[in-house]
Amino acid sequence: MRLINYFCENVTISNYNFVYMGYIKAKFHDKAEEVAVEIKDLLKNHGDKQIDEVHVSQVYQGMRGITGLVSETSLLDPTDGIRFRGYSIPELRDKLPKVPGGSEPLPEGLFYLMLIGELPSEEEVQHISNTWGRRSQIPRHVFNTIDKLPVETHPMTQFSIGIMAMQTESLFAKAYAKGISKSEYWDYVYEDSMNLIARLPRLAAYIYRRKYKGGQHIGPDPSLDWAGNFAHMLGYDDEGFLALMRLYMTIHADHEGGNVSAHTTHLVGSALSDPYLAFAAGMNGLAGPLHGLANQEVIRWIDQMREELGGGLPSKEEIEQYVRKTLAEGKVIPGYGHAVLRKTDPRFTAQMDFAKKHLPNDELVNIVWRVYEVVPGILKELGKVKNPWPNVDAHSGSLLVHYGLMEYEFYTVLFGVSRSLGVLASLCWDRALGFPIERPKSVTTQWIRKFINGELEAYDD
Ligand code: NMX
Ligand code: MLT
Repeated sequence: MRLINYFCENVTISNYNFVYMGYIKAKFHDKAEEVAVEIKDLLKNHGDKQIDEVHVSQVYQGMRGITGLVSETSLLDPTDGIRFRGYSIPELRDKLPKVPGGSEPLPEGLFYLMLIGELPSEEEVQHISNTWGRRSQIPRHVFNTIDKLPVETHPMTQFSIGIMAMQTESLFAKAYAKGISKSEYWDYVYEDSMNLIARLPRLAAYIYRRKYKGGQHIGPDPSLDWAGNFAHMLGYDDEGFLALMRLYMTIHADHEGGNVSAHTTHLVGSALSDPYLAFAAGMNGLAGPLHGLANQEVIRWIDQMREELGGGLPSKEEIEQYVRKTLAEGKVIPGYGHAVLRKTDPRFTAQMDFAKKHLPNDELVNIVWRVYEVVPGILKELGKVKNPWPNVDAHSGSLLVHYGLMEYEFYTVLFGVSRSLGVLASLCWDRALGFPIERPKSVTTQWIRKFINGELEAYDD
């Protein structure tokens, strides 16, 4: 009812909140209030219920498998893969609004879904697109800061520094310095998050054009959606590339709360560091080769294989030899394995589906598919790899190369722009629900030894 009123000219008193705050923000506020009441009840009546138990091995092995966080935006199932508010990737590709005549979902719609918990209408998606368009201006000093860096600086480093330079714009930091009530935190975090998401494509495109295109920058096209405009500012106006960017920005957005970039953003944000500081920290985690940097590593690894084999489409036997050589050198096969997933990543499958439709004869794509036929069997043989199947990063680079975006060091920046949608929607929820500073207990090996010997009791608080 409120929605209908909002989009009409005459707004009634009952939806004063919507007008005063802005439609999306007011809707989020109402949702968060509902969930806060639910959590209060859960804690009061079930706070003592055991959800997990922790083994010594988990304490030493990256806390793998410990359920210890709440992240409302998405949930990862080891076999089915990611679900955003209950919707799988194939469902999102079907149900989320698209540009007229388009085939891929608009990431604005996914952001709405993650933030509000409901599928958006076309108008709601358009509303977010317009809002981000309006907020996308970046202060000059941010570009000046990037211009001071050696041009060869890795794009992820430039991206992180650019985000940090933008921290001057944090409304949360300013409001906190003036003195605000805890109940207002979410409001400023929401504003910062929307501004940051709006600005990231411009920042990323600036870094790309500076490093790879001689500093010839391309202005935004306000008629385009968030991902389409990003593609345009990067210098790629091919309809196929725009569709790819919409899909790419959708599928990389979130992967529940425990992955390094999401967890870091949440952790740093829990100290009430503002969204710029928290997101930059998350991006520094994404820049690691076991996390988001794996997408560049995949293409680098395949390029080296092609170089060694003299080009062309390698046979399965040749790929097998190369895989075994990589393993023998003590390296991982990039794009394969996962800490939670135990099947082929549906994000890999979505990209494979896109490629089958748009570029089935592309040589690099066919190499990626052939690698997929070879690698899982070899990783299974090792006996220690828990998930021998490909993850999102095994496919993404090959699609970008097809459309001419060859500079693989830039790929993780694309991942990072997309990841902002999930981790910043989550950060809004963190503050709206009043989550406290995150501070798990750590122990020493000496403590563990004594605990095993029965000389110490486990901490229970
Ligand atoms: N190639 C070779 N060995 C592997 C691989 C792989 N792709 N994946 C796991 N292993 C090894 C792993 O290094 C470990 O060996 P060791 O005991 O000698 O230290 C053993 O198998 C057990 O590891 P797992 O429990 O299966 O994996 P874990 O949860 O520790 O790590 C990853 C998950 C994703 C970090 C790991 O699979 C990996 O390094 N993959 C390659 C890098 C990659 O593709 N990362 C991208 C992840 C997705 N993302 O976008 O962030
Ligand atoms: C991600 O998208 O964050 C990666 O798949 C890593 C993870 O989930 O741990």
